[in-house]
Amino acid sequence: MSTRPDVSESAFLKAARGEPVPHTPVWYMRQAGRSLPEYLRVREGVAMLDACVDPDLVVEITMQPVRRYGVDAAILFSDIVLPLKAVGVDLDITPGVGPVVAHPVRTLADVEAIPELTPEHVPFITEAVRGLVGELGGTPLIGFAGAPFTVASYLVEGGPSKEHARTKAMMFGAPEVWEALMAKIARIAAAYLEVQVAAGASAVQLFDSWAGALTPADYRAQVGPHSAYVLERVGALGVPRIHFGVGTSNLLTLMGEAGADVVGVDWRMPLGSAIPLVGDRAVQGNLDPTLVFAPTELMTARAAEVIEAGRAARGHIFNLGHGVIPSTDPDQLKRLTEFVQSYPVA
Ligand code: 1CP
Repeated sequence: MSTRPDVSESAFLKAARGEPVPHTPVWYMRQAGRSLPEYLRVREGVAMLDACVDPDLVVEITMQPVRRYGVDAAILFSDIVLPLKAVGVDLDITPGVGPVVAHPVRTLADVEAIPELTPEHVPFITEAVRGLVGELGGTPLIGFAGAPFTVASYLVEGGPSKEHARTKAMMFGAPEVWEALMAKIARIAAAYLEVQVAAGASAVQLFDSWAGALTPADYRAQVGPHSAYVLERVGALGVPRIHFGVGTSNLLTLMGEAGADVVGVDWRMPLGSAIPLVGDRAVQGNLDPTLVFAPTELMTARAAEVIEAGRAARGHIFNLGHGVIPSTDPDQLKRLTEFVQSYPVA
């Protein structure tokens, strides 16, 4: 008779809680649905958002990197704009571009027209997460949502943006609209994460990918409190919360204080420099995602530096400093995974 492995004893959750680990846990942002040939096969002829609402496909795509790499955690295959689509916002994910919103949000009436999210909007998420928990056994599932600033950027700009100029113009020039929009997105994100945790997700990650566009003062006043609201609601459920952004070396302290148990660090800042900034929290990161294109010995030498630096933290979850680049060779990522998992702890 086999007993089911206990997820709470996984290396990933131990590291998130700051407990001793049998090996450094590793997973990769955007590990699902990017470079794998088996992913491209199952997605043939299926639009991104159609794939996200098909529980069988979500389970299959989420499992693919777990099977291939043996990573220490799975991340739900979905997208940060999915909950908006689910409540009825007219948007699509255009291949090669990203999320495109038909009617960008500009006024208070636009904000008020966005419905609140209830579990009835996302039954396919509940079904997919339940299915995954059964398949994953002792491997934890990470649920996720986009943080208010990053999601607001897509809604206000109408699509991907480099400068986030219209978004910040609203933040600076129309504070009432901004507050209403951020509060609305925060409630949707919290409700969406609650659905994922209720169905069995063992941890959550809040992606504030574009928060690096902000000064610390603006983050503190206009953005952080809304992310803190999301993290506080999820905190009540008792699962670890990871908070990640890109180019956020000047925000790491604030992002930790927003209510994270684990602060994600991008690759630009040495992990050892980030650790003193996040207080008594675990860190996640932060190998440069392009190092998978370097000779294997160089990649693993740099990975070893990251692991060594991570020893100074309350806990360390190995990851890339941002998502897996689509042209990544899966064999190289497999070698990286094996290297990290077999590297001696302390
Ligand atoms: O591991 C995984 O890939 C899980 C699924 C996942 C996640 C965690 C997808 C699938 N998207 C995301 C998060 C996400 N989506 C983020 C935060 C993480 C990050 O910074 O990378 C962001 C900013 C988005 C928005 C988004 N969706 C973009 C970026 C556009 C921009 O502004 O530059 C893109 C290209 C998408 C589409 C998307 N999301 C996911 C996939 C597999 C795809 C490609 C779909 C396709 O074109 O068919």
